[in-house]
Amino acid sequence: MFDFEEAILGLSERLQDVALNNNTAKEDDLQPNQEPQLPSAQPQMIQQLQQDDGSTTSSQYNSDTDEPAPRQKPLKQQKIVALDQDYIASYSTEASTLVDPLTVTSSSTETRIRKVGKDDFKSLCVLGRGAFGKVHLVRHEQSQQLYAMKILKKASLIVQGKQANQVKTERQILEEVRHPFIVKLYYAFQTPDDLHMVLEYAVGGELFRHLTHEGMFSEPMARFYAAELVLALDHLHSLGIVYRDLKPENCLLDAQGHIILTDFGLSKVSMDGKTNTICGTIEYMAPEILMGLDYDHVVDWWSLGILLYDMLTGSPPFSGQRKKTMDAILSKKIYLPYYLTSDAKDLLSKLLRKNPNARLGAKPKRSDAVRKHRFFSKIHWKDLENRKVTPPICPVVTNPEAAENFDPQFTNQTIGSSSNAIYQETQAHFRDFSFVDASLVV
Ligand code: ISQ
Repeated sequence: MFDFEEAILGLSERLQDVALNNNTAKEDDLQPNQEPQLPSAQPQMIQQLQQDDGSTTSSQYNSDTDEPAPRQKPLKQQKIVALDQDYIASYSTEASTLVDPLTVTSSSTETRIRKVGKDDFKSLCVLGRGAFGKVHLVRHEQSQQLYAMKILKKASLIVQGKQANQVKTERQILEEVRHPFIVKLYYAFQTPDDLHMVLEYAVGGELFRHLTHEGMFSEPMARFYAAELVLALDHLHSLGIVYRDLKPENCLLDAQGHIILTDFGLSKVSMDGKTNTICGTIEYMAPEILMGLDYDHVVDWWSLGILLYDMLTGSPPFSGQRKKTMDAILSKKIYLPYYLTSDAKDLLSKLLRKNPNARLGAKPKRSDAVRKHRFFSKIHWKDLENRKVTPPICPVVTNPEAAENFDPQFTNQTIGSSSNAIYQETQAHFRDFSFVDASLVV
Protein backbone atom coordinates (compact mmCIF):
# COMPACT_ATOMS: atom_id res chain seq x y z
CA MET A 1 0.00 0.00 0.00
CA PHE A 2 1.15 3.47 -0.79
CA ASP A 3 2.80 5.07 2.22
CA PHE A 4 2.29 8.76 1.89
CA GLU A 5 4.66 9.87 4.64
CA GLU A 6 7.40 7.63 3.32
CA ALA A 7 6.85 8.90 -0.17
CA ILE A 8 7.24 12.47 0.96
CA LEU A 9 10.43 11.56 2.77
CA GLY A 10 11.66 9.78 -0.32
CA LEU A 11 10.91 12.78 -2.43
CA SER A 12 12.68 15.12 -0.09
CA GLU A 13 15.75 12.91 -0.26
CA ARG A 14 15.69 13.02 -4.03
CA LEU A 15 15.33 16.75 -4.02
CA GLN A 16 17.92 17.35 -1.36
CA ASP A 17 18.66 20.97 -2.16
CA VAL A 18 15.11 22.11 -1.99
CA ALA A 19 13.36 22.88 1.23
CA LEU A 20 9.91 21.41 1.42
CA ASN A 21 7.25 24.00 1.76
CA ASN A 22 5.04 23.08 4.68
CA ASN A 23 3.40 26.45 4.86
CA THR A 24 0.41 25.67 2.69
CA ALA A 25 -3.29 26.01 3.13
CA LYS A 26 -5.47 23.31 4.64
CA GLU A 27 -6.92 21.00 2.03
CA ASP A 28 -10.61 21.43 2.43
CA ASP A 29 -13.14 23.00 4.65
CA LEU A 30 -15.16 19.89 5.22
CA GLN A 31 -12.43 17.63 6.53
CA PRO A 32 -9.75 20.02 7.71
CA ASN A 33 -7.87 17.59 9.90
CA GLN A 34 -7.53 14.67 7.57
CA GLU A 35 -5.19 16.13 5.05
CA PRO A 36 -1.43 16.22 5.56
CA GLN A 37 0.13 18.78 3.25
CA LEU A 38 2.05 17.92 0.15
CA PRO A 39 5.17 19.94 -0.47
CA SER A 40 4.66 22.65 -3.04
CA ALA A 41 5.98 22.01 -6.54
CA GLN A 42 9.73 21.91 -6.49
CA PRO A 43 11.58 24.24 -8.84
CA GLN A 44 13.29 21.38 -10.66
CA MET A 45 10.03 19.58 -11.23
CA ILE A 46 8.32 22.69 -12.39
CA GLN A 47 11.11 23.30 -14.83
CA GLN A 48 10.56 19.83 -16.22
CA LEU A 49 6.91 20.47 -16.60
CA GLN A 50 7.28 23.42 -18.90
CA GLN A 51 6.01 22.70 -22.39
CA ASP A 52 8.67 21.25 -24.59
CA ASP A 53 8.53 24.00 -27.14
CA GLY A 54 9.30 26.41 -24.32
CA SER A 55 5.93 28.05 -24.59
CA THR A 56 3.33 28.35 -21.90
CA THR A 57 -0.39 28.55 -22.25
CA SER A 58 -2.07 31.76 -21.22
CA SER A 59 -3.25 31.72 -17.64
CA GLN A 60 -6.83 30.70 -17.05
CA TYR A 61 -6.53 31.21 -13.33
CA ASN A 62 -7.69 34.31 -11.56
CA SER A 63 -5.14 34.58 -8.77
CA ASP A 64 -7.16 37.20 -6.87
CA THR A 65 -10.30 35.17 -6.43
CA ASP A 66 -9.02 31.63 -7.09
CA GLU A 67 -11.97 31.30 -9.40
CA PRO A 68 -11.27 29.29 -12.53
CA ALA A 69 -11.81 31.08 -15.83
CA PRO A 70 -13.96 29.54 -18.58
CA ARG A 71 -12.54 26.47 -20.23
CA GLN A 72 -10.35 26.63 -23.28
CA LYS A 73 -10.00 23.65 -25.52
CA PRO A 74 -6.43 22.39 -25.22
CA LEU A 75 -4.34 21.91 -28.31
CA LYS A 76 -5.06 18.55 -29.86
CA GLN A 77 -1.78 18.18 -31.69
CA GLN A 78 0.90 17.06 -29.29
CA LYS A 79 4.56 16.42 -29.73
CA ILE A 80 5.40 12.76 -30.01
CA VAL A 81 6.38 11.59 -26.58
CA ALA A 82 7.45 8.34 -25.08
CA LEU A 83 5.02 6.32 -23.10
CA ASP A 84 5.77 5.91 -19.46
CA GLN A 85 6.86 2.37 -18.63
CA ASP A 86 4.16 2.07 -16.04
CA TYR A 87 1.73 4.20 -17.95
CA ILE A 88 -0.93 1.67 -17.36
CA ALA A 89 -0.02 -0.33 -14.32
CA SER A 90 -1.41 -3.76 -14.86
CA TYR A 91 -0.84 -6.47 -12.35
CA SER A 92 -3.27 -8.80 -14.01
CA THR A 93 -1.34 -10.37 -16.86
CA GLU A 94 -3.42 -13.44 -17.68
CA ALA A 95 -2.87 -14.67 -21.17
CA SER A 96 -5.74 -13.87 -23.45
CA THR A 97 -8.09 -16.62 -24.49
CA LEU A 98 -9.00 -14.64 -27.57
CA VAL A 99 -7.71 -15.61 -30.95
CA ASP A 100 -4.80 -14.02 -32.72
CA PRO A 101 -5.26 -14.69 -36.44
CA LEU A 102 -1.62 -14.22 -37.28
CA THR A 103 -0.21 -16.58 -34.69
CA VAL A 104 -2.89 -19.23 -34.25
CA THR A 105 -3.55 -21.87 -36.84
CA SER A 106 -6.98 -23.38 -36.95
CA SER A 107 -5.93 -26.93 -37.71
CA SER A 108 -6.96 -28.27 -34.29
CA THR A 109 -10.47 -26.87 -34.55
CA GLU A 110 -13.00 -26.50 -37.29
CA THR A 111 -12.82 -22.75 -36.88
CA ARG A 112 -11.72 -20.96 -40.01
CA ILE A 113 -9.89 -17.76 -39.28
CA ARG A 114 -9.41 -15.37 -42.13
CA LYS A 115 -6.74 -12.77 -41.67
CA VAL A 116 -8.14 -9.30 -41.35
CA GLY A 117 -6.00 -6.53 -42.74
CA LYS A 118 -5.89 -2.97 -43.86
CA ASP A 119 -7.46 -3.80 -47.23
CA ASP A 120 -10.66 -4.95 -45.55
CA PHE A 121 -11.35 -1.40 -44.41
CA LYS A 122 -11.98 1.83 -46.23
CA SER A 123 -10.82 4.98 -44.43
CA LEU A 124 -13.53 7.65 -44.47
CA CYS A 125 -12.00 10.48 -42.43
CA VAL A 126 -9.69 11.36 -39.55
CA LEU A 127 -11.40 11.42 -36.14
CA GLY A 128 -8.43 12.57 -34.11
CA ARG A 129 -4.70 12.63 -33.72
CA GLY A 130 -2.57 11.79 -30.74
CA ALA A 131 1.04 11.49 -29.73
CA PHE A 132 1.76 8.30 -31.64
CA GLY A 133 -0.61 8.36 -34.53
CA LYS A 134 -4.14 9.00 -35.56
CA VAL A 135 -7.62 7.57 -35.42
CA HIS A 136 -9.57 7.04 -38.65
CA LEU A 137 -13.22 6.38 -39.14
CA VAL A 138 -13.24 3.23 -41.27
CA ARG A 139 -15.84 1.03 -42.90
CA HIS A 140 -15.41 -2.72 -42.97
CA GLU A 141 -16.27 -3.29 -46.59
CA GLN A 142 -17.69 -6.77 -46.24
CA SER A 143 -20.07 -5.98 -43.38
CA GLN A 144 -20.45 -2.22 -44.00
CA GLN A 145 -19.84 -1.82 -40.27
CA LEU A 146 -18.18 1.41 -39.06
CA TYR A 147 -15.21 1.32 -36.70
CA ALA A 148 -12.62 3.69 -35.29
CA MET A 149 -9.18 2.55 -36.40
CA LYS A 150 -6.29 3.68 -34.29
CA ILE A 151 -3.08 3.70 -36.30
CA LEU A 152 0.21 3.83 -34.43
CA LYS A 153 3.49 4.44 -36.24
CA LYS A 154 5.98 1.75 -35.34
CA ALA A 155 8.85 4.10 -36.12
CA SER A 156 7.55 6.72 -33.69
CA LEU A 157 7.19 4.08 -31.03
CA ILE A 158 10.62 2.60 -31.60
CA VAL A 159 12.38 5.95 -31.81
CA GLN A 160 11.20 6.71 -28.32
CA GLY A 161 12.50 3.38 -27.07
CA LYS A 162 10.84 0.60 -25.07
CA GLN A 163 7.37 1.52 -26.20
CA ALA A 164 6.41 -1.72 -27.89
CA ASN A 165 5.47 -3.09 -24.50
CA GLN A 166 3.12 -0.22 -23.89
CA VAL A 167 1.28 -0.77 -27.12
CA LYS A 168 0.98 -4.42 -26.43
CA THR A 169 -0.30 -3.52 -23.00
CA GLU A 170 -2.94 -1.31 -24.48
CA ARG A 171 -3.93 -4.01 -26.92
CA GLN A 172 -3.92 -6.63 -24.16
CA ILE A 173 -5.97 -4.46 -21.84
CA LEU A 174 -8.57 -3.74 -24.48
CA GLU A 175 -8.66 -7.40 -25.39
CA GLU A 176 -9.25 -8.39 -21.81
CA VAL A 177 -11.67 -5.68 -20.80
CA ARG A 178 -15.31 -6.08 -21.68
CA HIS A 179 -17.51 -3.43 -20.13
CA PRO A 180 -20.50 -1.42 -21.37
CA PHE A 181 -18.67 1.87 -20.85
CA ILE A 182 -15.21 0.92 -22.14
CA VAL A 183 -14.30 0.95 -25.82
CA LYS A 184 -14.30 -2.48 -27.43
CA LEU A 185 -11.38 -3.80 -29.45
CA TYR A 186 -12.47 -5.88 -32.44
CA TYR A 187 -9.27 -6.47 -34.37
CA ALA A 188 -5.59 -5.70 -34.12
CA PHE A 189 -3.19 -6.18 -36.99
CA GLN A 190 -0.06 -4.67 -38.39
CA THR A 191 1.45 -3.51 -41.63
CA PRO A 192 5.19 -2.98 -42.14
CA ASP A 193 4.97 0.61 -40.89
CA ASP A 194 1.98 0.71 -38.56
CA LEU A 195 0.04 -1.02 -35.82
CA HIS A 196 -3.73 -0.96 -36.25
CA MET A 197 -6.41 -1.32 -33.59
CA VAL A 198 -9.96 -1.58 -34.86
CA LEU A 199 -12.19 -0.20 -32.12
CA GLU A 200 -15.85 0.46 -31.49
CA TYR A 201 -16.86 3.74 -33.14
CA ALA A 202 -18.14 6.23 -30.57
CA VAL A 203 -20.43 8.08 -32.92
CA GLY A 204 -21.51 10.59 -30.23
CA GLY A 205 -18.06 12.20 -30.13
CA GLU A 206 -16.24 13.63 -27.15
CA LEU A 207 -18.06 14.41 -23.93
CA PHE A 208 -15.74 17.43 -23.92
CA ARG A 209 -17.39 18.75 -27.07
CA HIS A 210 -20.81 18.57 -25.48
CA LEU A 211 -19.46 20.16 -22.30
CA THR A 212 -17.93 23.01 -24.31
CA HIS A 213 -21.25 23.47 -26.08
CA GLU A 214 -23.28 23.54 -22.86
CA GLY A 215 -20.72 25.53 -20.83
CA MET A 216 -21.38 23.43 -17.78
CA PHE A 217 -23.60 20.53 -16.84
CA SER A 218 -26.40 20.47 -14.28
CA GLU A 219 -25.78 18.22 -11.30
CA PRO A 220 -28.08 15.44 -12.58
CA MET A 221 -26.23 15.45 -15.91
CA ALA A 222 -22.81 15.46 -14.32
CA ARG A 223 -23.96 12.76 -11.90
CA PHE A 224 -24.94 10.48 -14.79
CA TYR A 225 -21.55 10.72 -16.55
CA ALA A 226 -19.60 10.55 -13.30
CA ALA A 227 -21.55 7.45 -12.27
CA GLU A 228 -20.95 5.65 -15.58
CA LEU A 229 -17.26 6.51 -15.20
CA VAL A 230 -17.27 5.13 -11.64
CA LEU A 231 -18.46 1.81 -13.08
CA ALA A 232 -15.87 1.83 -15.87
CA LEU A 233 -13.01 2.71 -13.52
CA ASP A 234 -14.15 0.19 -10.93
CA HIS A 235 -14.13 -2.51 -13.59
CA LEU A 236 -10.59 -1.60 -14.61
CA HIS A 237 -9.49 -1.55 -10.98
CA SER A 238 -11.03 -4.99 -10.47
CA LEU A 239 -8.67 -6.23 -13.21
CA GLY A 240 -5.71 -4.52 -11.58
CA ILE A 241 -5.60 -1.76 -14.16
CA VAL A 242 -5.02 1.87 -13.23
CA TYR A 243 -6.37 4.05 -16.03
CA ARG A 244 -4.40 7.15 -15.01
CA ASP A 245 -5.46 9.41 -17.84
CA LEU A 246 -9.07 10.30 -17.16
CA LYS A 247 -9.97 13.59 -18.84
CA PRO A 248 -12.84 14.80 -21.01
CA GLU A 249 -11.10 14.04 -24.32
CA ASN A 250 -10.93 10.36 -23.40
CA CYS A 251 -14.63 10.17 -22.58
CA LEU A 252 -16.62 9.61 -25.76
CA LEU A 253 -20.31 8.94 -26.22
CA ASP A 254 -22.01 6.13 -28.09
CA ALA A 255 -25.08 6.57 -30.26
CA GLN A 256 -27.41 6.58 -27.23
CA GLY A 257 -25.23 8.95 -25.23
CA HIS A 258 -23.58 6.46 -22.87
CA ILE A 259 -19.93 6.90 -21.92
CA ILE A 260 -17.24 5.08 -23.88
CA LEU A 261 -13.89 5.36 -22.17
CA THR A 262 -11.05 5.26 -24.70
CA ASP A 263 -7.34 5.76 -25.04
CA PHE A 264 -5.37 3.15 -23.24
CA GLY A 265 -2.02 4.25 -24.51
CA LEU A 266 -2.32 6.75 -27.36
CA SER A 267 -1.49 9.18 -24.69
CA LYS A 268 -0.92 12.85 -24.78
CA VAL A 269 0.22 12.74 -21.21
CA SER A 270 3.24 10.59 -20.82
CA MET A 271 6.79 10.60 -19.65
CA ASP A 272 9.55 11.50 -22.03
CA GLY A 273 12.03 8.62 -21.77
CA LYS A 274 15.08 10.89 -21.77
CA THR A 275 14.15 13.77 -19.55
CA ASN A 276 11.28 12.54 -17.44
CA THR A 277 9.32 15.46 -18.77
CA ILE A 278 5.58 15.18 -18.38
CA CYS A 279 4.05 16.30 -21.67
CA GLY A 280 0.52 17.33 -22.39
CA THR A 281 -2.39 17.98 -20.10
CA ILE A 282 -1.62 17.84 -16.39
CA GLU A 283 -4.88 19.40 -15.17
CA TYR A 284 -6.44 16.01 -14.43
CA MET A 285 -3.37 14.30 -12.97
CA ALA A 286 -3.15 13.40 -9.31
CA PRO A 287 -0.50 15.10 -7.16
CA GLU A 288 1.33 11.86 -6.51
CA ILE A 289 1.79 11.25 -10.23
CA LEU A 290 3.07 14.76 -10.84
CA MET A 291 5.55 14.32 -8.02
CA GLY A 292 6.81 11.07 -9.45
CA LEU A 293 5.76 9.11 -6.38
CA ASP A 294 4.36 5.60 -6.29
CA TYR A 295 0.69 5.56 -7.04
CA ASP A 296 -2.23 3.18 -7.26
CA HIS A 297 -5.86 3.13 -8.44
CA VAL A 298 -6.67 6.09 -6.16
CA VAL A 299 -5.21 8.44 -8.81
CA ASP A 300 -8.29 7.66 -10.89
CA TRP A 301 -10.60 8.92 -8.13
CA TRP A 302 -8.68 12.19 -8.08
CA SER A 303 -9.10 12.56 -11.85
CA LEU A 304 -12.78 11.73 -11.52
CA GLY A 305 -13.02 14.57 -8.98
CA ILE A 306 -11.34 16.99 -11.40
CA LEU A 307 -13.59 15.85 -14.23
CA LEU A 308 -16.70 16.22 -12.07
CA TYR A 309 -15.57 19.71 -11.06
CA ASP A 310 -15.00 20.51 -14.74
CA MET A 311 -18.50 19.31 -15.65
CA LEU A 312 -20.14 21.24 -12.81
CA THR A 313 -18.28 24.53 -13.19
CA GLY A 314 -17.10 24.63 -16.82
CA SER A 315 -13.39 24.29 -16.15
CA PRO A 316 -11.03 22.18 -14.07
CA PRO A 317 -10.11 23.60 -10.64
CA PHE A 318 -6.41 23.96 -11.39
CA SER A 319 -5.60 25.18 -14.87
CA GLY A 320 -3.62 27.73 -16.81
CA GLN A 321 0.10 28.22 -16.95
CA ARG A 322 1.89 24.99 -16.36
CA LYS A 323 3.98 25.97 -13.38
CA LYS A 324 1.02 27.57 -11.64
CA THR A 325 -1.18 24.59 -12.39
CA MET A 326 1.42 22.23 -11.01
CA ASP A 327 1.81 24.29 -7.85
CA ALA A 328 -1.94 24.55 -7.41
CA ILE A 329 -2.49 20.81 -7.83
CA LEU A 330 0.15 20.11 -5.21
CA SER A 331 -0.71 22.68 -2.63
CA LYS A 332 -3.66 24.95 -3.36
CA LYS A 333 -6.93 24.65 -1.52
CA ILE A 334 -9.79 23.87 -3.87
CA TYR A 335 -12.32 26.62 -4.51
CA LEU A 336 -15.89 25.29 -4.40
CA PRO A 337 -18.39 27.70 -5.99
CA TYR A 338 -21.41 28.66 -3.92
CA TYR A 339 -23.90 27.28 -6.45
CA LEU A 340 -22.84 23.67 -5.94
CA THR A 341 -25.02 21.61 -3.63
CA SER A 342 -23.53 20.50 -0.34
CA ASP A 343 -23.47 16.91 -1.63
CA ALA A 344 -21.45 17.92 -4.68
CA LYS A 345 -19.08 20.01 -2.57
CA ASP A 346 -18.61 17.20 -0.12
CA LEU A 347 -17.87 14.65 -2.83
CA LEU A 348 -15.45 16.97 -4.64
CA SER A 349 -13.59 17.82 -1.47
CA LYS A 350 -13.19 14.13 -0.64
CA LEU A 351 -12.15 13.02 -4.13
CA LEU A 352 -9.70 15.90 -4.36
CA ARG A 353 -7.77 15.20 -1.20
CA LYS A 354 -4.14 15.59 -2.04
CA ASN A 355 -3.20 12.79 0.30
CA PRO A 356 -4.10 9.63 -1.64
CA ASN A 357 -4.51 7.65 1.59
CA ALA A 358 -7.23 10.02 2.79
CA ARG A 359 -8.96 10.27 -0.60
CA LEU A 360 -12.41 8.80 -1.07
CA GLY A 361 -12.04 5.39 -2.72
CA ALA A 362 -8.70 4.62 -1.07
CA LYS A 363 -10.27 2.24 1.40
CA PRO A 364 -11.80 -0.11 2.20
CA LYS A 365 -12.92 -1.67 -1.05
CA ARG A 366 -12.53 -0.25 -4.53
CA SER A 367 -15.38 2.03 -5.51
CA ASP A 368 -17.75 1.21 -2.64
CA ALA A 369 -17.11 4.44 -0.76
CA VAL A 370 -17.50 6.48 -3.94
CA ARG A 371 -20.73 4.77 -4.98
CA LYS A 372 -22.19 5.18 -1.52
CA HIS A 373 -21.57 8.92 -1.34
CA ARG A 374 -24.73 11.03 -0.95
CA PHE A 375 -24.10 12.72 -4.31
CA PHE A 376 -24.85 9.37 -5.97
CA SER A 377 -27.82 8.44 -3.77
CA LYS A 378 -30.22 8.83 -6.72
CA ILE A 379 -28.22 6.42 -8.88
CA HIS A 380 -29.55 2.90 -9.34
CA TRP A 381 -26.22 1.24 -10.00
CA LYS A 382 -27.56 -2.04 -11.42
CA ASP A 383 -29.83 -0.23 -13.88
CA LEU A 384 -27.00 2.07 -14.82
CA GLU A 385 -24.66 -0.83 -15.53
CA ASN A 386 -27.36 -2.49 -17.62
CA ARG A 387 -27.71 0.70 -19.67
CA LYS A 388 -31.28 1.11 -18.51
CA VAL A 389 -30.85 4.73 -17.44
CA THR A 390 -31.56 7.20 -20.24
CA PRO A 391 -28.54 9.45 -20.90
CA PRO A 392 -29.06 13.21 -20.54
CA ILE A 393 -27.70 13.99 -24.01
CA CYS A 394 -28.75 12.04 -27.07
CA PRO A 395 -26.10 12.79 -29.69
CA VAL A 396 -27.48 14.07 -32.99
CA VAL A 397 -26.42 11.64 -35.68
CA THR A 398 -27.89 12.12 -39.13
CA ASN A 399 -25.14 10.35 -41.01
CA PRO A 400 -22.70 8.23 -38.97
CA GLU A 401 -20.18 8.25 -41.83
CA ALA A 402 -20.02 12.05 -41.67
CA ALA A 403 -18.61 11.96 -38.12
CA GLU A 404 -20.60 15.09 -37.36
CA ASN A 405 -19.84 14.94 -33.62
CA PHE A 406 -16.11 15.15 -34.21
CA ASP A 407 -13.93 18.18 -34.66
CA PRO A 408 -13.93 19.38 -38.32
CA GLN A 409 -10.27 20.28 -37.72
CA PHE A 410 -9.71 16.52 -38.04
CA THR A 411 -12.61 15.25 -40.08
CA ASN A 412 -11.84 17.70 -42.93
CA GLN A 413 -8.28 16.42 -43.22
CA THR A 414 -7.44 14.31 -46.22
CA ILE A 415 -6.42 10.78 -45.47
CA GLY A 416 -2.67 10.58 -46.00
CA SER A 417 -0.77 7.44 -46.69
CA SER A 418 2.09 6.56 -44.42
CA SER A 419 5.52 6.93 -45.95
CA ASN A 420 7.86 6.20 -43.05
CA ALA A 421 10.72 3.93 -43.88
CA ILE A 422 10.79 1.07 -41.43
CA TYR A 423 13.68 -1.08 -40.40
CA GLN A 424 13.34 -4.85 -40.38
CA GLU A 425 14.39 -5.06 -36.76
CA THR A 426 11.40 -3.07 -35.61
CA GLN A 427 9.11 -5.87 -36.74
CA ALA A 428 10.32 -8.17 -34.00
CA HIS A 429 9.06 -5.75 -31.35
CA PHE A 430 5.46 -6.16 -32.45
CA ARG A 431 5.31 -9.86 -33.26
CA ASP A 432 2.38 -10.64 -30.96
CA PHE A 433 0.30 -7.61 -31.68
CA SER A 434 -2.38 -9.03 -33.96
CA PHE A 435 -5.79 -9.97 -32.60
CA VAL A 436 -9.37 -10.63 -33.58
CA ASP A 437 -12.30 -10.58 -31.20
CA ALA A 438 -13.76 -14.05 -30.72
CA SER A 439 -17.24 -12.82 -31.62
CA LEU A 440 -15.97 -12.00 -35.11
CA VAL A 441 -14.40 -15.38 -35.85
CA VAL A 442 -16.40 -17.25 -38.48
C1 ISQ B 1 -13.77 5.52 -31.01
N1 ISQ B 1 -14.61 6.28 -31.68
C2 ISQ B 1 -14.22 7.49 -32.04
C3 ISQ B 1 -12.99 7.99 -31.75
C4 ISQ B 1 -12.10 7.21 -31.06
C5 ISQ B 1 -10.81 7.65 -30.72
C6 ISQ B 1 -9.97 6.85 -30.02
C7 ISQ B 1 -10.34 5.60 -29.66
C8 ISQ B 1 -11.60 5.15 -29.98
C9 ISQ B 1 -12.49 5.94 -30.68
